[in-house]
Amino acid sequence: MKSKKNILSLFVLILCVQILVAQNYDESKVPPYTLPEILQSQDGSKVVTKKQWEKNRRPEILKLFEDHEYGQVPQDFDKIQFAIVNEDKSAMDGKATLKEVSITVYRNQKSITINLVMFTPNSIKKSVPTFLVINHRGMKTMDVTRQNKGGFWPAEEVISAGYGIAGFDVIDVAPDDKEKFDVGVLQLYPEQLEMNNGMRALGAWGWGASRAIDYFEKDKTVDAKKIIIVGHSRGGKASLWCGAQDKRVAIAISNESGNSGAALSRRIFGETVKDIIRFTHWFCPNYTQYADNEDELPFDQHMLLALMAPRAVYVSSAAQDLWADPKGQYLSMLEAQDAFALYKIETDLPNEMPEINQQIIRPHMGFHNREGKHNMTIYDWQQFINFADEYFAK
Ligand code: GTR
Repeated sequence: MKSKKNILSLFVLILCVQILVAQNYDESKVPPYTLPEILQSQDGSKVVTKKQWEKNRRPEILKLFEDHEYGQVPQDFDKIQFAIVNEDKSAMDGKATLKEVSITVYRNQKSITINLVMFTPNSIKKSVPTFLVINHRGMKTMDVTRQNKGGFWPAEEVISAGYGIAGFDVIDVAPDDKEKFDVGVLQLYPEQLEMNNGMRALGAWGWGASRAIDYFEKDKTVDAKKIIIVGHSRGGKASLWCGAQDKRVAIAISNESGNSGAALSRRIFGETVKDIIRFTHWFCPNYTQYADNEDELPFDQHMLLALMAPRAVYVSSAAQDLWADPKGQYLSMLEAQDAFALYKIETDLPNEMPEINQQIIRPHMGFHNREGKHNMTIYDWQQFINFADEYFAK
């Protein structure tokens, strides 16, 4: 038994070493590439007004991402019900109100329930802007008793800053598992599983976030026009895809989402499409054809960021997280500016990626590259709060 385990560990180790050796982490080896133009429609016409953008180009780009990468996100259902299953008005020593809300969605005689956790500050009498985390690290990171605190979901700090904080575990909508991802919202939309551009886990997680926003629209303590959606890594990919579709999202924050998130795929730096499609349950089946074939993608990830215009997008990286390509994420931001320019928003990002730990806050766009490794930390959250403070004060 033990020797079997040892052989398995050795095998995993060899695989990891192989991946590390095969990966490009050398700027000089980034191949020359040409990005698809944000402001040129597929029929070749130039997009010069926001009207053209909103009417033609934006829907076109959305559809390309849907068909080739993330799959559809169906929004029809028969009924949605909200139940507050627990409320504590004196949480955090009286500083906050805790609500645990079950959100049940019905379609074709089937239903699923999302368990939303949220805290809102008691010191503020009007509705508050609220951070909503698409959480793939489990309920334990959102402990309602606040015995276990952590930087991934730092509720106390967010409450002190005058914001609400909410989150749900992705397991409620689509377990992060190749075999079991369809035991969730895909039971409501089984036809999606048959489609090559059908919904998969990343889309399902964003769908869950949209249902939480449905709830926020009914809760007077939340300012539903100021929802800040946050995701780390795989959650960050889902956060960007959700923000692209659901225009109720005011700010989409991607923390170290990397490949198939904020980073440009054509740079072939760190993780590539070929690497990421090992998560077969995250993307629609059509995406696999772009493994080792990034130049054929009808978009690149800068166009996903562009879909947030004229709302706001924030991208954060970590300097040691080269797998997620911090520079590729910044270049993506630079390229996305064209869409904001249509709305006369002067994003004016510096051409060079900022120094480590130097936050860039511009109208509707922000970025930082924290020192350290792949994670979402209190430092990252402080930057998110700075950005939201400035954005909403506008
Ligand atoms: C990695 C994956 C990344 C990122 C990460 C995470 O294994 O390659 O793209 O999503 O998981 O979510 O932590």
